[in-house]
This record gives sequence, structure tokens and C-alpha cells, in this order.
Amino acid sequence: MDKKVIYSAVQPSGSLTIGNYLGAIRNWIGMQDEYDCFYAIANMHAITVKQEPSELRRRTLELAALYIACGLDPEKCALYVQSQVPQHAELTWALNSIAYVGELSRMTQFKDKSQKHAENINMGLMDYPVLMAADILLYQAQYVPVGADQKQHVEIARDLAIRFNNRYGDTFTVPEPLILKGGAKICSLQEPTKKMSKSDENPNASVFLTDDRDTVIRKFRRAVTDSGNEIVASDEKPGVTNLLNIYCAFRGCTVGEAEREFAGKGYGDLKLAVGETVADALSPVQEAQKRLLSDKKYLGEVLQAGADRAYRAARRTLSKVYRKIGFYQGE
Ligand code: AQP
Repeated sequence: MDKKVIYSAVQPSGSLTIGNYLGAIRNWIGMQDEYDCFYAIANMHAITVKQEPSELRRRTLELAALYIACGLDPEKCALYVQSQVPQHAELTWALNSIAYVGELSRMTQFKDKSQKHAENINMGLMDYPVLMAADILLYQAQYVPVGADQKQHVEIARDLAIRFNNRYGDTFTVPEPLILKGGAKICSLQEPTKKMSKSDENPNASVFLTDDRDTVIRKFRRAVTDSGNEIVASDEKPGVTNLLNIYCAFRGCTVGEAEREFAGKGYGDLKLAVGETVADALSPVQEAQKRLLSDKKYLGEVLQAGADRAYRAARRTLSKVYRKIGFYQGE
């Protein structure tokens, strides 16, 4: 029997945070054997916000190395760069004709990013969810492992798949988001009600996968905590709750277990323990990424093989779509 398909991606729009790792990449690793996995480097999404071209190119390769360093096996899954598979853009255009401006303008990310980049509210920013729908639907993906912030976009992908299927007949698998607990929403260390983000202007708000040990520990030491001194997770204590979530996600323990471990201890003890835990976990990933980046030829081969594999799958779906919508494809 054919394996079910998984699709997910991360944008090379900055250094990755532990939020990207815990919300997305880490969850992908355990899926490699059971599913047919397509993991992209979403550089077409990244240009919806201004990027320095040389940095975008450099970050693309760094992200490929990071995927492998985190444990993705290029023999098992397709690791590729989105712009190397032209069907992503082609399917986006076809889907644009059934996507409504009203639904796209209501997307939370569009509203947030329009506010953040008021000088550059471009069509790509608004069309981001349609490109993401094309990414997912091209591979007939059943599941899309993402952080909680991307749930709304997977829902649009579902709506577009259903709308297309109703209008033209069964064509797309209707995807489902896969949001795993414990890491689904990692929050900023400085404003713990807000999600941790690659592009946060405050360098102390986000912990990057490339941060060295001292930086990681310093950032956690400076993390904003709450009033009181008890170490328990609750809505009234977003700072402490976030630290406990991060601790548990890296340690593989439950929040209850962590609360018992820190009973009677102070916020300073928690911050140090989380900092050390995260630094310990990041150090082997950083070493592996560095090793991989010293062999650009190998990375190039991996990405080409991934793009070839993705291209074959994407071409099948696009040709079906073109047939359904009545695009001439030759005699
Ligand atoms: N804080 C987070 N907690 C849990 N998951 C998160 N993700 C992002 N931030 C968190 C998940 O990471 C995946 C890739 O994200 P992306 O690169 O597509 O961009 P994003 O969601 O817009 O992430 P950022 O860090 O906020 O990037 P910028 O600053 O460039 O916009 C997704 O699965 C996402 O859910």
C-alpha cells in the first residue's frame, strides 16, 4: 500500500528559532519512516518580506544543512528548495482563480505582517496562503506538521482543495494540520504572550539554533517572568509557563513532572536549568551543521535529488489540474 504523504516547510527568512525547531522540524524527524515526506525550504514565501539576495542564498544552504543536522535523512525524504520546483508557482496561479480576496485579507498573518511591514504590503504577502496551499496540494499531502500559528493557513488549503474538487471533480487530497502538543507555540522570552519569531527586533526575545552556549544561557537568564515565586504553569503566568514548556519539550517530560522537579526552587533556578538544557541540545546540531556546510557539493547533490523527486510528484498533480480546468497540453 502507498504511504501517506507529509508536506511541510520553513522559510529561510532569518536564523531559525527554537520555536521553528520545536513547532515544526523536530516533529518531522519521527515521520520519515512511516510517511512519504516532502520537506521544502520555502524561499518563495520568504521574498514576501524584503530579503537581501546574498543572505537569502546563504540562508537557503544553511537551512538545508540544518535539516540534515537535526536528523532528516535525505535518503528517506525529499529535501528541496521550493523555487527549484516550478509547479509551486504554476499551481498557485490556478488556485488564485478560486481564492477570494475577502478570505485572504482576513488571515491573521497577513494582518500582522501588513502592520509590521507597512511600507511593503505586496500581493505576495496576501497570496502567501495560496502559495502554501499549492505547496501542500501538489504532493497530495494528507498531513501538514506545523506550529499552531500556521493552522489557519492549512485550513485555507483545505477550503481550496474542497472548492476545487467540487467544481472540477475529485483532484486533491484534503490535508489536515498536524499540531503536536508541547512545542506548538513557543513564546517570546521578552513578551511571553506573543509567539517567538525569527524576525523579532529584540535579540533577547528569540533563541536561535545558532546561538552559542553563553548566549543561550544569558537569554534565558534575562527572560521575563511573572509576579509571585511559585513555578507552576497557568494562564496568569505566561512567562513561567513558556519556560516550563521549553524545558519539557527538550527534556521529554510532562509539565507536571517539571513542576514537581522545581517545587520550592526559585525563578533563577528554572531559568538556568532551561538555558543549560537548551544549550546542551543545540550543541551537537550546531556541530553537525558546520560539518555539512563545509561540503557544499554534497548539499547541492542532496537538494538536486530532492528537487527531482518533488518535481516528478508535482508534475503528476499539475498535469491533472491542467486537464480538469481545460488548459491545452498538446495533442
Ligand atoms: N514560536 C513558534 N512556536 C511553534 N512553532 C513555530 N513556528 C514558527 N514559530 C513558532 C513554526 O515553524 C514553521 C516554519 O515557520 P516559517 O518559517 O514558515 O515562518 P513563521 O511561521 O512565520 O515563523 P517565524 O519564525 O515567525 O518567521 P518570520 O519571523 O520570518 O515570520 C511553521 O510550521 C511554524 O508554525
